[in-house]
Amino acid sequence: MVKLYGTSKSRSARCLWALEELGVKYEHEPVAVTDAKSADHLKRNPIGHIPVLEDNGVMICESLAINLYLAEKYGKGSLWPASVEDHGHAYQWSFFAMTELEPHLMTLLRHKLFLPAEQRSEQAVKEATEALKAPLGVLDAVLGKHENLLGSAFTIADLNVASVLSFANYVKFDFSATPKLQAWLQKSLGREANAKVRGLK
Ligand SMILES: N[C@@H](CCC(=O)N[C@@H](CS)C(=O)NCC(=O)O)C(=O)O
Repeated sequence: MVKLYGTSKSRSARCLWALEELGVKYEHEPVAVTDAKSADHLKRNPIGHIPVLEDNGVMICESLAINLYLAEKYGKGSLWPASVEDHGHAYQWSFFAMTELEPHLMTLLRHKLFLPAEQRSEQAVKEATEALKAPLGVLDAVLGKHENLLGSAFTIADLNVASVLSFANYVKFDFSATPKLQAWLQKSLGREANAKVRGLK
């Protein structure tokens, strides 16, 4: 049995997207963000975060690690690239998304949406926007060479990076300086499997 714990209104959406892309039969328990530290959920993930994947008794946490695992196990010939070298690239872009993009995107979300108005900082927004320029430029250059991050095929590398970058849409981030990336992002996020996730709890 494959089961994903975590509401689609959270980082769990990344894993639901991968499951939908892969066509894996799965159960979904939409644990709310506010229940992530409940006794039941702490048994699944002692850090108290969603998402968590359960696959025949094996528990895995960390959204992008879950996706790499799912792609390798269920996505040969689709999301999981064929060569060991491209497995390296899939890890590279996933870690890049987590370390070079997500922290700055979270700063933008906090200071433009989540924090009460009096705690928001224009300076923090400015710094995060500036810090994103280099990594977004790197992605734009790669996507100027081929349609997707590893070549012509859409792989787990694309799904992981696009799902992290989807945070930018909540703050209407201006991608006009990186047009290749902008076009790839909208195309990736527009995939049918991702659209389906938005309708889930
Ligand atoms: N790096 C983790 C972060 C997971 C995370 O922070 N999830 C949030 C929801 S998007 C959460 O569970 N928050 C509950 C809490 O912090 O109590 C991942 O990508 O899976």
